[in-house]
Amino acid sequence: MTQESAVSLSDDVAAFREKVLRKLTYSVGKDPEHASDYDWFEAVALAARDRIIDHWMECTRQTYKDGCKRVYYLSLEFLIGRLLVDSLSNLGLLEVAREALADLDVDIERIRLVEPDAALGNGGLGRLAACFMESMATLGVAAHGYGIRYDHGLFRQAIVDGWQHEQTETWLDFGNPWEFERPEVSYLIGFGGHVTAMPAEGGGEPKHFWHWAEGVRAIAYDTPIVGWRGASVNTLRLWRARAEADFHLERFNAGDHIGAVAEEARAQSISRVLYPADSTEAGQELRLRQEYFFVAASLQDLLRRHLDQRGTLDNLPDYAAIQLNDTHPAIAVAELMRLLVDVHGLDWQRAWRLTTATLSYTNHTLLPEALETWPVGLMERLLPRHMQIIYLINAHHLDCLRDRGVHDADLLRSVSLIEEDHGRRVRMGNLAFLGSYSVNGVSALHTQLMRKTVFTDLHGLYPQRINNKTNGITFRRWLYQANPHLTRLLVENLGEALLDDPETRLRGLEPFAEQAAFRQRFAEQRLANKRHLAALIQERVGVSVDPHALFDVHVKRIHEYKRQLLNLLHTVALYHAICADPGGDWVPRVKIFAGKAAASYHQAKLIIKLANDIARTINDDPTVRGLLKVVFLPNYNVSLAEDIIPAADLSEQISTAGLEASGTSNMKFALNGALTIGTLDGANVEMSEQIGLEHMFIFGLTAQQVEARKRAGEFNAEATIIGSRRLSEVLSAIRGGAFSAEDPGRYVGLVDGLSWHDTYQVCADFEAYWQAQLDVEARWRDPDSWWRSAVLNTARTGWFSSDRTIREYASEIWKVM
Ligand code: 26Q
Repeated sequence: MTQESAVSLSDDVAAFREKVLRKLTYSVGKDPEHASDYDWFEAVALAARDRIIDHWMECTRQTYKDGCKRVYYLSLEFLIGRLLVDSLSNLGLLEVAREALADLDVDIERIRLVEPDAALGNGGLGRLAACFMESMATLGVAAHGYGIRYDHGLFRQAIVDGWQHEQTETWLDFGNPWEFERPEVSYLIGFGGHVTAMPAEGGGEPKHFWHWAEGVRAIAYDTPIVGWRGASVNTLRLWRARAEADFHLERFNAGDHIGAVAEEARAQSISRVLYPADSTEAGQELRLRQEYFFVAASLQDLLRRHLDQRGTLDNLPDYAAIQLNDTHPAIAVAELMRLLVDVHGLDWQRAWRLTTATLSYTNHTLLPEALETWPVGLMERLLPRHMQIIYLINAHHLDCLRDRGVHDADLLRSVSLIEEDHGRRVRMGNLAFLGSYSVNGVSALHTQLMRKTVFTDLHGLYPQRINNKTNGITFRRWLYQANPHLTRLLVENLGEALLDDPETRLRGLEPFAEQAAFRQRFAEQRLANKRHLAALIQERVGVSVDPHALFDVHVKRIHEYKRQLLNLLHTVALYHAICADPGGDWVPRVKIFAGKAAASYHQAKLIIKLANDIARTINDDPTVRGLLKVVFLPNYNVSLAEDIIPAADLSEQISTAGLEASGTSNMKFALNGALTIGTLDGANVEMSEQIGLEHMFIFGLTAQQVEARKRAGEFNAEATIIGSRRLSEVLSAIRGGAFSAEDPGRYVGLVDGLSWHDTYQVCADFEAYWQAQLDVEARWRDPDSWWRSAVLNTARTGWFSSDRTIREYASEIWKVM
């Protein structure tokens, strides 16, 4: 450090220290003697926030002045996690804050931990939205995120006696220093009621009036999102629901206190809680109310902004690009049409042209049970005008096809917005597709499968519409913040410039893979992270693990298609093998699992119980002498991921091929130098192209093979089981109660289900997986080879930066770059 920069750093430290003290005194209302960790957190957050506000206002002014096109990212989920280190680090204030606090005898590491996670999302889709917000701020894309400010984010998972229990998550209990309430930014959102039509003067389209029965107020809460080096600051605007004040007051004054309070409660319930991703319980009325509530508020808000600046809606697509994060905001198609036609008086044709030039849609799943549909009856009751509009869109769409000479009844049925077979339902995927000019998948394979499966007929009609945008992750959070040890090592060897351009500069690491000394240091930073994780495991679940063992990590939502069960079968097989030859030369391994199951997804919850039963049995068995340990860490969330991922040696990405749209933790692990054991699914395919198959452990059926087996009806696994002694032994042990002596029948259904109908090809892939795991062990025994591959994984993962992804969206979809 030069003398000059040392002086300016110490000035900065002194200034920041004073600022924090002022915040502590005058905003938090505490003196340093009596301040709790949380008080300090709040004071630092407020001090950082002041810095952000300067940039924020500057950016807002600038965007307004430039009058450039804006991006609106509509998502029911933003899985943000903690923001303190994120903000400080992006502002370049992390070291300043660390020293300033040290001067005050406060450890920044300790206060970092008291910030609650903003868990406003379920998993990949929500975290992707958060990474995108950060990348857009970094790249200077003028963007607004729109979503819901849930009182309660994703439930907290407690493990009691091995079973998952859901507890209410209360991130707002002590307030939220990052947000700004904007009571003046508020819109009235209608529900229910009926529609009347008035003939237009002089013929033409009749005018429609929606007389809604219930009004709910949406109030804006803004959180600034800072880009790397404070490049720019965008806004995440989340809506909170309140009862309509006048309505409320009227009833109150009329003496109907109970009614008024009930009204308030009903309105507020809309922003009460995030729905857990759940394939079984979709279609609930409250969910549809949430979807419409935030879409309606967001569209009104952005149309108002546009009209303020441009005075006309004719050029909306030139100044606004609205991205729909999955079908959750797909009602935007009908709502935008309603606003343009009913409220702003545009004719239908023009409104449709504007709508389909403004909206674009990202699909995140091919699982048929996860594609949203809503009963027509519910839609008619809750959103009667929207249902009419959907019928109209459908009529135009089908007429237009008939005009083009399409008369095939099956084809028309498949591309219709209405599903007629299982009670009449609105297909939100088809609505989003038709209402958008771009429809994208999230990995090359997934996009290909969209064209070939769910959207095959629509794709045939609109062959230009589907495109691919492979997901990415922000390296600021998933490398710089989560893994300071590795980041320091990289900066020492590749220079500071790496931090500004990791996408290209990480490649510079490749030659280092050949240097023994560098590999050694690479392994050392990993070991430090593993020690940290080992301490966390000891503290959270009371299991002691050896940091020198291979850390084999499987963390993500619990779902059958993600095949945690396959990993558990391998765990038991390994256990059996060790028991059969306890003196053998085994690779010591720690199997680490974490993840939440949707509350009503019984099979997933049973898999969690099985993991815990297996863990208990193996960890207590003296025969394995700690050669194998199994850990299920409760309450997986963003912060826990930041502790786990940098400590992983092996990353489990073993979904049934064709079912994981992309995966993003696969990228986080590889960036941090873990080796992947995985199927050719989602973004694993592109990872293997970047990294090289020889530096991963790829196994199992391909998507094509899975598809062929499905077509042939090959689900029965009895023959496979009989053919594999190892698998048979594992299954009969589990089935017979070897891990559940207190309830020996607990897993009979699970195991029998696997053999009769192995929907996710767990048995079919078992032997291949076992072999791949043997390859893992062989590699681990050869440290030069292992760490060489580890370094190359980091070196070759630059392409998976969400900056790259956002540049692709910006230039190819949004046309803002
Ligand atoms: C739907 C209806 C009612 C209630 C909840 C839902 C719901 C909520 C969340 C359905 C799905 C989700 C989340 C899906 C998700 O996270 N998908 C993941 O998206 C990632 C980002 O693209 C991909 O990497 C993963 O492959 C994909 O599974």
